[in-house]
Amino acid sequence: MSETNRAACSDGDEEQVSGAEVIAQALKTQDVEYMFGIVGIPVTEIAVAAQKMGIRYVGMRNEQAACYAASAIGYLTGRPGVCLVVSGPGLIHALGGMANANMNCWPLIVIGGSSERSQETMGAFQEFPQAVRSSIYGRPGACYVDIPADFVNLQVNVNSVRYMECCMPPPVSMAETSAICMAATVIRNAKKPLLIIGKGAAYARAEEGIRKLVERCKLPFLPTPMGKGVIPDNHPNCVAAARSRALQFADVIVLFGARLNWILHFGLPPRYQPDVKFIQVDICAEELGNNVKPAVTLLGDINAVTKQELASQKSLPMNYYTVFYHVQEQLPRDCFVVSEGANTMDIGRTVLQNYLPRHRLDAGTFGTMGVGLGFAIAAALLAKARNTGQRVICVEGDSAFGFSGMEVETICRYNLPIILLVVNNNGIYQGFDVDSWKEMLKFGDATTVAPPVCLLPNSHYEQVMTAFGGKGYFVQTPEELQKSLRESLADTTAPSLINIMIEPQATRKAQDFHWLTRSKV
Ligand SMILES: Cc1ncc(C[n+]2csc(CCOP(=O)(O)OP(=O)(O)O)c2C)c(N)n1
Ligand SMILES: [Mg+2]
Repeated sequence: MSETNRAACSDGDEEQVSGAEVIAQALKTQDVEYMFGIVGIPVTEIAVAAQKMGIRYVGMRNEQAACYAASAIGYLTGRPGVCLVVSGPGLIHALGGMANANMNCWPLIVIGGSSERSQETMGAFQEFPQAVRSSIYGRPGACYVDIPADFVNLQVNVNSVRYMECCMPPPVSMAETSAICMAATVIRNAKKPLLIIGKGAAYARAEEGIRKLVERCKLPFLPTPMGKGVIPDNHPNCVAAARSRALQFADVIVLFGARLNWILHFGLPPRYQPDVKFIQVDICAEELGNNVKPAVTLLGDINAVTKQELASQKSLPMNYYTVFYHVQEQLPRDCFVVSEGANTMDIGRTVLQNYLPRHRLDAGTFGTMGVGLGFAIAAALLAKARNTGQRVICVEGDSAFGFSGMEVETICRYNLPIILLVVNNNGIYQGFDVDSWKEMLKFGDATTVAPPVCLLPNSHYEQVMTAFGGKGYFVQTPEELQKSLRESLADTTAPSLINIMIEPQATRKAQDFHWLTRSKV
């Protein structure tokens, strides 16, 4: 027994509290409501203590998805969600979620167990309040707290524990007045101004201010993928339908919490005028001037009529546009749309509308596949807790679904009425139909002859849902799609998965696909 343990045990009759209970209480004090993770030695006690403390513990099937879920809680609530993992492999799996949270600037706390601590590492717990603060102050992101095993089971006198006060919400910082005046002048003199609304604006809950600016100054706006809904997509000033033209001809662009990364083609020609003036509004000083020298920086706290000829196409199998057109027709205005995939996500984004801020969650800045089910679970838990009756529609490519498909069991276990749409083209970007697949196999083993983008054709992903008691549909026609979606929306108590078979070679317009292959990895 270590010196510290002996000291703690000799406290006699005094009320004892375990390290795990101290951690749980500290989290509760910091307003943590949700903990996602997978338990093991030595963190099981932390999860048990957290539940006793009234923190909801959601046991997931992969630390990666758990971490994605926790980070989405952070984005949706402004207080960090917690991901609990075992050391070593658990933490390694969580790394994807931590990197994604950092890239998305979403607050997150990952708590991992480790081996017995030495005296020197006792500082870990004392640093804990700083973890909460650094996850939400400045640019939000992921924090990792390592809890030594003997700390979890150590008994200490309850009166000897001092909890830090609940960390204050982040202070609101304002930009320099002179910079504001300069920005106003640049916008006033602009011939073709454009506002780009990023998820930073969504996280900052800036919808009211930005709407006033758009309407009073009659400014056109363009949302980035998760900036969608800050101002509704059907607002008359939304120029998303002419995204390329808007970017190409603007002479002044105001970035509200949006970064000039690959999603915005790095802010460089030929996508932009060489002399376009950027006004960057961002919470993170390090972001200012990234790729393009901005005209003004403000440090402090947005489809061509959707290819109707394609949407109205009656031939089978269906294509992406037909699918999304029929989905859009039935989507409740207040639903959460979660989406991931390549074509599935990109084309879906142009057709599926958002009307509310923070109601779209997708592969995000990192373009990470596998985040969807975790995000959907987080959104559904919040909708349930808030009693809003809002539905969560999770639009997944068949490959994207595979990254965390087993979370369907989690969805069924917690009985979350999520509607999963798997847009199935038998592959990544594209695949083979059954006959081509069989024909191909005559030429050799799949490992040598199958294109790496191919997945097994006609996979019955809906059976993953029926395996756990939810409803599964295998649909091949617009009528079947409409009917299954209507039934799924009508059932507010159970989850469902609609496996939508589309043309395996169905893709976007040639020009867009060309861009995709050039700019994306
Ligand atoms: C973690 C991770 N691994 C791999 C990739 C590379 N990748 C990008 S999109 C994608 C899947 C696209 O296929 P699918 O989800 O079926 O959508 P589709 O384009 O076929 O509609 C993959 C594997 C990634 N973005 N993230
Ligand atoms: Mg696919």
